[in-house]
Amino acid sequence: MTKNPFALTAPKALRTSGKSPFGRMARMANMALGSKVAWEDMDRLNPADPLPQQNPLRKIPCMILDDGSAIHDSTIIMQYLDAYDGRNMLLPAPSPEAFAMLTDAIIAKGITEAAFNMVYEIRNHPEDGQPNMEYVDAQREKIIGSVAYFGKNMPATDANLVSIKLAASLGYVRFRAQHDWESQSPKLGQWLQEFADKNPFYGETIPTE
Ligand SMILES: N[C@@H](CCC(=O)N[C@@H](CS)C(=O)NCC(=O)O)C(=O)O
Repeated sequence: MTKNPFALTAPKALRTSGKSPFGRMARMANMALGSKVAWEDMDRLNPADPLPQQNPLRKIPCMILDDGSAIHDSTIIMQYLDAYDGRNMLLPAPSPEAFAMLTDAIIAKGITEAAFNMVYEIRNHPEDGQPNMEYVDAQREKIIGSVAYFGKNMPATDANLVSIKLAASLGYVRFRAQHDWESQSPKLGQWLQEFADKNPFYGETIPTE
């Protein structure tokens, strides 16, 4: 049952792609809260797509509300879904604990951002095959540092803002293989396995390619 204690406009559609790791964070949050919002696997290559009007940054995920307005990015979508649900399942009410969790959630999301930056730096130099390796290595250091951080500050394996973002990020780095984080922190590998066992939506949202 949705409580909607803040009289928020109902979410209508979660626009994302089955391949997007940031979209996966929002999808997993939606599923953790009972899958109330339909998601659409949008075609990023369609020039008529209204995404630029919905998010001037042209990024997904982007959640459309019943009144046509849009909410993004993934972190704000997750908070919106949790506030609309009304049970504080993903994040407690504003409190020291909530701000610590928001900070951890941004570190967890940053793992995907660093991994993304590595992928794009390598992809964006097709002509000379000369990515800036200093930049690539600096991105990898961010992943290594964040894996070390979560190895010491492991979140619960229940679904919340931090655990969902961390699981999506570790899954993405495993998928793209920028860093062998499981060798760096076998404990975190165990953590991801437990998260996946407890939360079937992890397995249900694994990108297919
Ligand atoms: N900070 C954003 C990042 C979203 C993002 O970068 N999404 C990618 C797809 S996974 C995207 O839309 N990229 C297109 C672009 O940057 O133009 C979030 O957390 O939602």
